[in-house]
Amino acid sequence: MGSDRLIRPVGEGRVALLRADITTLTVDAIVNAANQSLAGGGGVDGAIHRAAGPELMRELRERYERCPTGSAVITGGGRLPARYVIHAVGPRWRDGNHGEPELLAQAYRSGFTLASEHSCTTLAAPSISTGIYGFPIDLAAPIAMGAAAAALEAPGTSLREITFALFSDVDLEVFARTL
Ligand code: AR6
Repeated sequence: MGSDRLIRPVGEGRVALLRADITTLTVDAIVNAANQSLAGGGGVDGAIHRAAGPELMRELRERYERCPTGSAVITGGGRLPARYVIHAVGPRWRDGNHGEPELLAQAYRSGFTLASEHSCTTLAAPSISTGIYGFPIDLAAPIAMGAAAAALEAPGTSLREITFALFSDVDLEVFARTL
């Protein structure tokens, strides 16, 4: 990973911010911004499936039927450098009055919990829901980083480093302000 990361220590670990294509990162697990039917799609989901190869979809089909908003499932990483992909489903933004913030926090929490259950130390996540699902990123950033900090502080967690892989300079700036 690059040396231009922004880092904040939390508990025994740290939260890092990096402008990167998440599919290139060598970490124990990457988080995917998936949909409830685990059917693949555009955005980071499409990029992850393309980079991982067909094994990812095969494993999803074999092991899971669907994944409700706010929850997550795990597969191997296929051809990715990451060992696992954690497919987390964030909410589609409506108007903010349909539980979107709590559902977004739940999606991150579910993903981080799965990572720890699989003894992951390093994990990278995209900014879930802030692309095709339209969640305003200035509202999403504190939720994402709050969930990451809580996961790193959870007693007994295996997690030591959570990197947010932001896809644009603007997204990185918004997260950096919150950091
Ligand atoms: N690495 C890191 N971040 C990325 C990458 C990448 N390679 N590609 C895009 N992003 P989105 P959502 C950023 O739309 O809003 C799919 O069709 C992107 O700039 O990928 O949760 C799924 O199947 C944005 O900041 O996910 C679902 O149907 C962030 O990732 C739906 O989209 C998330 O944008 C989920 O929508």
